[in-house]
Amino acid sequence: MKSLTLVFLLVLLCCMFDRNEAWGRRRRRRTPPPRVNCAVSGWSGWGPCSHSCGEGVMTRSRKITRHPMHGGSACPTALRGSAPCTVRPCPVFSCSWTAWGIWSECNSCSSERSRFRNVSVAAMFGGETCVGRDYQTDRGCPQNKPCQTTCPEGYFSCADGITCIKSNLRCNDDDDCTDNSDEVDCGSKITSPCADNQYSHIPNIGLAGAGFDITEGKVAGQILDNNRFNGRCILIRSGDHMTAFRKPANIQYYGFQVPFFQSFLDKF
Ligand SMILES: [Ca+2]
Repeated sequence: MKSLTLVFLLVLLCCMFDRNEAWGRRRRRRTPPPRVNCAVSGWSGWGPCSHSCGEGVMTRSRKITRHPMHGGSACPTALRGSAPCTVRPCPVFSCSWTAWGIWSECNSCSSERSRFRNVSVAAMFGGETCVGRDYQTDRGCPQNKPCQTTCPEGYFSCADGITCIKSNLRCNDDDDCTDNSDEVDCGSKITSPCADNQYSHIPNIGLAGAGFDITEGKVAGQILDNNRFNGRCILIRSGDHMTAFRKPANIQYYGFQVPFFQSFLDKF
């Protein structure tokens, strides 16, 4: 009987011990750690304006000083702010020309002289652009000397009195003087470097020799003359139809690029 009583007491103690442990675990589960909300600093001062004149942008920032924990409120996504700013209005510059230069010497053959001017102030910030050309030509100036060319031996003097071309460019069916004077009075002596074949100029080849005015953002006058062949008949062919064009003397290489838009789906 005594032994049974002892066993009963031991079982009772074990049950009481287990209940206390389970109750403690439940108690620990019921008291979660406190939530920690995100915290951010105050906004910094505004930074400098991005533009020294006209409309710009200034920025400010703030930092996360404490990250959220245990389900606390999240941090704001906007940590940088911006606002428009204007330090001062931009000064408006309208284009202006320099004074005209002096007239060139009057050409004794063409009775022409010319003078030039430059842009002294480029138009900026919405100012007025320059109007007019940067050169003037006076046709009919007084000739002080008789029309006399100074082309060296082996060269032909064009009718403008200032252009000399190689003698072998005369009567070759190409307007090498640009006034066609080298093709006058040729009779049946015309010998073309392309024989009897006629070839076209490369389409829009003049644009390749044009200048670009960066102050006005547009194509300016002709810089290189891409219509001269210097007595040669060098051909290049387009990539799609193999059409032959004459290559100008100024151009070292010219290649046609033809985009191909047809897909395999178009064929099947
Ligand atoms: Ca010619």
